[in-house]
Amino acid sequence: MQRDKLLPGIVHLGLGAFARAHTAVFTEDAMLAGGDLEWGIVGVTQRSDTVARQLVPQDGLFTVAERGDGAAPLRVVSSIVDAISGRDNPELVVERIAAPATRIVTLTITEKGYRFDPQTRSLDLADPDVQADLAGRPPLTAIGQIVRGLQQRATAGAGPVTVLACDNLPANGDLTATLAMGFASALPASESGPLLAWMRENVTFPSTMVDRMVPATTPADLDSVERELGLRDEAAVVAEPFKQWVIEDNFAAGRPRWEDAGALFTDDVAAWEAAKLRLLNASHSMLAYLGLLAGKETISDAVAVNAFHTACRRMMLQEALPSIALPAGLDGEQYCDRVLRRFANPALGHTTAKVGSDGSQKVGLRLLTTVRGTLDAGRSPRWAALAVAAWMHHVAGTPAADLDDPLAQGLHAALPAHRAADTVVPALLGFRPVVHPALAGNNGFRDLLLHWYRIIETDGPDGLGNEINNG
Ligand code: CS2
Repeated sequence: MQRDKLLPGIVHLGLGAFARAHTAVFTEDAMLAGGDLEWGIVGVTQRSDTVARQLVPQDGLFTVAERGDGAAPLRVVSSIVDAISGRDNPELVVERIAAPATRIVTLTITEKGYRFDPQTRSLDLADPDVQADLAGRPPLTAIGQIVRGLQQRATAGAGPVTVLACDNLPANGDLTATLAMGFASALPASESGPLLAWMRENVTFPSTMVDRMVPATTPADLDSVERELGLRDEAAVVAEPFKQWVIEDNFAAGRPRWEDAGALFTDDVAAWEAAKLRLLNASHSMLAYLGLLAGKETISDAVAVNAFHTACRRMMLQEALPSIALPAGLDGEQYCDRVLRRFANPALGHTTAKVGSDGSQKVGLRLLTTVRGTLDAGRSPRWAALAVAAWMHHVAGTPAADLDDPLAQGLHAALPAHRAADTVVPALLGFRPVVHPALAGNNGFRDLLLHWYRIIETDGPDGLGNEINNG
């Protein structure tokens, strides 16, 4: 690619390993295929400046190292034209979003980055950072940055723009639209009225489904890339060979030809997202919590435990699949088998701790959806309940300071001093940010949780394995 001809067209919020191994690769491939060089990416880090500090001295270049069967050779990706620490330069972030050249704002900020109430899917106006952004400081939340950027676009007549959410959330486009509108509505009336009208005319929020397993890069990964590449790349990322992107084709100001890079454009993103969340992500979380309680460091070690593999497969086939409508062309059983093979990739080193992090943000969307669907169909959500019980055990067994979860303090405040099945299960069922009251009051579900929690508590991982194998 003629890098000196590359123009910035995309601002990306959340420049973590995932964005580099997914969005940046698709975008580079699309530009390589079509020769359209208007989609260079200005990447913005959210909470930490590390990635910006790594990328800037390398002119935004970084290596993607695929790991596992079918891995391609090392590849240097050049679609990122600038990297900004959002924490340190919030005004610059707003300016870049407002720049007339910017036509798409993409986001990979993880579930917690959206700052929303999962029960109402509305912006959490009680969040101190949201409040501070609303009060007019240079914005630090992603939604604040987007809306302040849009506000500046509206004032300057910088033209329409697309906001493209790429996180594992159902209807992520609609959600982002709701949150952005929620932020704009909470501004003083003199600002919110014209801004909302402008947004309705000029901004679209398509939904997407993204998929690629990208663990956090370790020092050992950097060393091995250095041996292969002959150069030290501080911003290298490792990823599985598989990658997928399904996108709703509703763009306000053009887009790269991502289809030339293998992306699928469809009106049925919701079905793809439900399949991915309830099959892949749900069993990923299940393996993380089962693995953590059995002392397994990686997802591939966890799925190698026969009983855990069985539990995942049964949850997917017996509970998740029957409770969703698959998108046309997707074979459910093949999808599940492929997911389990991807988890087994021993070269990836995806840790159970990482996948198990932020459980309060994930359990509801990945597992409780299937619990509800299975109960509604008059069946017993035995396997999804096992995953939820393993999460509860992880929360209760990890000191608040060590629990990697934005709601760690609140979860621990809800827990009783004496931690046993009979006390932990009702306490966490009553934790409203995760469990809807209607589900919390379901006796069948509570009994399943108590059953699994007691087995974990008294019989340990081996006893749990026997119980799973016995059906
Ligand atoms: C994982 C996901 O960390 C997690 O919660 O389940 O990041 C998963 O690796 C990706 O969604 C795969 O596409």
